[in-house]
Amino acid sequence: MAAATLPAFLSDARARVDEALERYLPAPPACPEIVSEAMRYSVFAGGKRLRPILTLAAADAVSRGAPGAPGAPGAPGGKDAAARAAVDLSVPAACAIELIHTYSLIHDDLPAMDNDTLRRGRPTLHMVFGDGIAILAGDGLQAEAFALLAREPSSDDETIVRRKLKVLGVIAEAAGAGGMVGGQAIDLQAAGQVPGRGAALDAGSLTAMHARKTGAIIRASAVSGAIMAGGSEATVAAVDRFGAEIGLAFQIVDDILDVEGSAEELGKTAGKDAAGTKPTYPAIFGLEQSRVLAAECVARARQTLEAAQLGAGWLAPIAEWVVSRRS
Ligand code: GRG
Repeated sequence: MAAATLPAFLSDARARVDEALERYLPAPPACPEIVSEAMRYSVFAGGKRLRPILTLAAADAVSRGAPGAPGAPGAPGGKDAAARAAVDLSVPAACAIELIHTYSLIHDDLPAMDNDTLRRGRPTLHMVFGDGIAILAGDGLQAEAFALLAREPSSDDETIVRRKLKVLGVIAEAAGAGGMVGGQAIDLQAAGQVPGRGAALDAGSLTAMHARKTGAIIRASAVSGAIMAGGSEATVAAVDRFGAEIGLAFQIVDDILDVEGSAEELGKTAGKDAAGTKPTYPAIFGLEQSRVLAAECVARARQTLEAAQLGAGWLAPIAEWVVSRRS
């Protein structure tokens, strides 16, 4: 994806992901109309596609920049050809992560969890289709994500099959009990929604909770692209550290926007965290210091990229975009 500017890269990546999601999501007669409609209602509701964008950007950067990468100077076919191939290989992982992210939002909005009525600028799925179908659409999206990871990219090539399997494991761990599900469980405890098992969070445990709840999937997004592009262990580890910093910055900014943004800007109910009992970065550190913390994450993320010789791709501008959160 040889885009000239960040907006062009974001727009190309979104188009690529949306076209693939349209192809990958099951439709009748493969599944009942109601499930297909409900899944599509949420998947095509206008999300930013941050996670799949990170996957494609990591694949692009690793194939072009990292030492020994397939697209490193002198490699046959040149950098653009290698980057195109790496991005092609990582599209299924990018889409699978967006399906898992969408499932998590659908379930998070349910009355049993965060009980919200607005998401991505529309009524939440359960408000339109009812709780039962919303639960099933979320379940379906998660299962489809893993079916997709197993199926695509379709290849008998041992190298590709090994990368696919690695990515499948990375995404499963990020989505599971040690990652997003675990973080959501701590969040429910902190919100007093687990009978007899409440938990107070200080600054350290708040960060640890977010590292699981939102950070793990963001890290896995970038790591999946790096793996599919054939990055070395050291390069994948650097992309993982970058993802961890971006994940934390994303969450801090999300907390700031909850205080400062309107429902129209956010596409979801504003002021919900601040009004609730859950701790947030602005509540613990104040708005100014929260902004400083987010900027520090981005600075560390940049340093990590530069040390891994990945500073020239789109990952660094994406990190800036995450904190400015304007598209
Ligand atoms: C239900 C297992 C389970 C987990 C839910 C991610 C999550 C865990 C809940 C979402 C709660 C929430 C709103 C957290 C704040 C950060 C966040 C994930 C915001 C939404 O992500 P964006 O801004 O959304 O990338 P779009 O709509 O642009 O994709």
